[in-house]
Amino acid sequence: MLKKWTRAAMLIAILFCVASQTRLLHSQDAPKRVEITAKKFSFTPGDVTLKKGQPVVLVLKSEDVPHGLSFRDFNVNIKVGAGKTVEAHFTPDKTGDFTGHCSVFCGSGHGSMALKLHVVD
Ligand SMILES: [Cu+2]
Repeated sequence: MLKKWTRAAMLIAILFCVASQTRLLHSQDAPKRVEITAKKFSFTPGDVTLKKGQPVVLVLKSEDVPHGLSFRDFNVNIKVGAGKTVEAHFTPDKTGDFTGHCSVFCGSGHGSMALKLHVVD
């Protein structure tokens, strides 16, 4: 009787190990989610670091008026409506420091609405 329980407990322990390892593998495969909030006249966070070659999902949320976010170096231009959230997939293919700009005119501070992007190896 006791042996049976021990075996069952071991089996459960093994299953847990396998399950957690599978989850770990999956989280490595899944694109990294980067949430960015746009609000007159800044992005939060204003600084983002990504890994070259790692797929990311940019989740851009506007807290007020329509905004955009464009990275000319990566051919990325996302536009988001007032109060909306949009997702865009992209994979940085070069390292360096880049600047993203708001691509939808949103008022007097629009020109200075920028986000720093660092791509590392
Ligand atoms: Cu703008």
